[in-house]
Amino acid sequence: MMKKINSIFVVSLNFLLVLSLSSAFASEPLPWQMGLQPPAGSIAEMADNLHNLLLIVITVISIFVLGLMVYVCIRFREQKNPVPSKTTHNSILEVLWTVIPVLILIIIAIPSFKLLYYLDEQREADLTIKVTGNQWYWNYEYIDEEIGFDSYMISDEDLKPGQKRMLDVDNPLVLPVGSKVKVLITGNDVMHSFFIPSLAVQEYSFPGRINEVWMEIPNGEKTYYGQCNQICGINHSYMPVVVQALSIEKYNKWLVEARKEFALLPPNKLKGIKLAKK
Ligand SMILES: [Cu+2]
Repeated sequence: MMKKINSIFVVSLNFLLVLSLSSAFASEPLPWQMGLQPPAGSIAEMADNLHNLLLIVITVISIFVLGLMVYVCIRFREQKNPVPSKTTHNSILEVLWTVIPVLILIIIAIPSFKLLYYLDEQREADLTIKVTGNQWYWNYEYIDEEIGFDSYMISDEDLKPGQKRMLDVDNPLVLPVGSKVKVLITGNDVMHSFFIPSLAVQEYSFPGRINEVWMEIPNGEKTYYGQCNQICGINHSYMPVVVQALSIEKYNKWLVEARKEFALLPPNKLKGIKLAKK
């Protein structure tokens, strides 16, 4: 018996260790995960705090309303209260049940608007990335670098050990740690949505329109996993988003290779336009 308990203990300890190790280097959905993914960066931290505040408010309200209903059901049941009261108005009560909800909404509105404006501000960005949603893969363009590439999910049969099923891609979006990134998002065919839960970034990708968001890549080399979260056709679940955060040195090294591999235009066509002759 003791042996059995011991082995269960060791297995669960190993499981916890694996969980904590994998969460140290990656932000991803995990089996039996409760709540949100650990927030990364200031936007995600604000969103997480707002979520926690709302959770408290909604729990208190639900318990209060449930308690009130149970009380009414017991206290005013037919046996106990055969002759019901004919009261129709109570000014104090009516003022209270109007004013208190308004106050609660104001309390919620303050951090909510703060977060909205924080997300909406135009910020000095360190780099600009154009993201295009396609059926069913993402395309990333580094506008200042004139490089761009497609990012496809690795299918089950091509997975190498350590790669995550349904999450890892052939070419992740590589970004430097500690940077602010302006992201321009558009679509090529149908609606998609660029969603990275741990960075609290979600933006729709529409064909013929460019949406803009910014995201903050916190310090520490880490991989952030996300998914398209707008149903976009039969392979909707096969277009994950992977952001790989590298140190500045490693990022610059990667850029050198990427400029060779992913150049959008041959060097002689990089700059300038010619106007058509009339
Ligand atoms: Cu999609």
